[in-house]
Amino acid sequence: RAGGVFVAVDIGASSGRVILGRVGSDGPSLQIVHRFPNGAVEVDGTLRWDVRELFTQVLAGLRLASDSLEPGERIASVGVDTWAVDYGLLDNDGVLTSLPFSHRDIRSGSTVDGVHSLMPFERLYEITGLQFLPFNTVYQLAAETSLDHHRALLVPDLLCFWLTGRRASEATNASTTGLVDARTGDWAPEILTRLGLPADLFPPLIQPGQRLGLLLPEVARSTGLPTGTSIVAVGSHDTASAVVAVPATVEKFAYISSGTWSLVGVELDYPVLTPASRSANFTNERGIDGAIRYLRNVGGLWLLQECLRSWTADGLAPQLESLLTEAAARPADGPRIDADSSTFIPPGNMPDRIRDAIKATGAAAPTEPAGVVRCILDSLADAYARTVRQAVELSGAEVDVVHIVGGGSQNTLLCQLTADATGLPVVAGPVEATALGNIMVQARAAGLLGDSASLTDIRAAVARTADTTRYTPHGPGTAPKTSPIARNRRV
Ligand code: ADP
Ligand code: LRH
Repeated sequence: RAGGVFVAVDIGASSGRVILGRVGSDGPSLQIVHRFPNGAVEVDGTLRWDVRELFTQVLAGLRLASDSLEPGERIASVGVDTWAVDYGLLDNDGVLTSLPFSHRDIRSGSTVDGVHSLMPFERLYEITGLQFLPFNTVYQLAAETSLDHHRALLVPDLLCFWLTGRRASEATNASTTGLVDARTGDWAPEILTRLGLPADLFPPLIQPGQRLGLLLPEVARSTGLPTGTSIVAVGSHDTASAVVAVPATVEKFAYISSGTWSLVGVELDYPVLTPASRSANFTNERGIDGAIRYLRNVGGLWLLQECLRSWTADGLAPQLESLLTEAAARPADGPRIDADSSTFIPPGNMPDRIRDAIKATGAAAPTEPAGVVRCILDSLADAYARTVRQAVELSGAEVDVVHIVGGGSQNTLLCQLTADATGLPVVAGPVEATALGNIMVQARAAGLLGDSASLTDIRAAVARTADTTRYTPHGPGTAPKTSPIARNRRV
């Protein structure tokens, strides 16, 4: 089969990249052509995403992608993914009214009681299967003063609108809003009506693999790409794309997409909407081909990023690599915190907040940065193990291996601690799983993988070229391989 060249625009909460993906018969290979930092910016005491600057970086990246082509190559299509949940509001003329809020802004949470008084969380969960996070889109929308004469677009859909002039809501990301029915995968009219939201606030859904449109002429001019270049919908929720590219070679696996957030779970072909699942706060987000990403958000490397930011501001010039080496040399029975606690969601003063959380457990708080780092990684590994165990117990899935993908897969200490805590082998990598998933969905849409290529086929292709490291557990750990619930029981 002939090969093809695709572009992934992949923007995480801490950094963005534009990547050329060449997909041949031996699997995909990536060339990172542009990297840029990302992070919420403070505007008048609120936390926002500077999406205009992000769009400028996307255009710069597309220009570099075009310049990086080998003779005879052409870009078949472009796909865009970013973090989930956050959205921009457009006025009647399609103009962005203000910079989108970050889900870490303090307004998140303030509207939860109001929303639940209109619709109890039990009913919301019954319909959407979405875990409770105080910043889910549904709660953020309730904080808007007026939605009259406004339309909303989730962040990747907004970038795609600016690239093509076409508005659509990509389905995997829409599933993180709290407004989509987990069974139908479509907008849930009952929720929109009961919360008084306009039925057409978001545009209709588009599925990953469908063609969204062509680059606008001015975008083509400024990037050097041909006007006929297509934008194809991918799993525009970064986690959905990451899960596509888990290089699993067996059926029974759990995944951890480890970046600013950690997303820990299993893939199912049915949603789990039981009261037990609701109490454990597991989510049923949509993946590619209607798969369910049954997972839970775990606080993630945000805790470490924020500590590094504080220590840098304090003039300590922390180096991640040496901190991790020092942390690895510390004893295994150090203090733990609840990495899932919502107290860690907002930015600022993280080392002190972690020390306070340690003291609240009755343990002595470390004074050295390396001690804090070790506490974060021990706590994350414990949370990963607990979450894998719960996913297995609640869904009936079985797990023989845990895959860690994303930036955190480079953290050898975290990977080994996760193997030890779960008692399961951990396969770490690829680092750029999200971009790979983005590219493979485009490659399949272009017919490169065969019309009937399944997620399993995509993963096998990724596994052929993926850079991975295997970690063996040093003990039995706590995650069972199988569940008391019979496999495949639809719960
Ligand atoms: P996001 O997509 O949310 O922006 P990434 O998947 O890029 O996040 O992961 C970012 C995280 O990866 C960082 O917070 C950092 O902890 C970790 N990371 C990046 N590079 C390394 C490295 N060389 N060694 C260990 N960890 C790393
Ligand atoms: C990870 C992620 C996660 C969401 C959060 C807002 O980047 O998309 O899946 O919960 O950001």
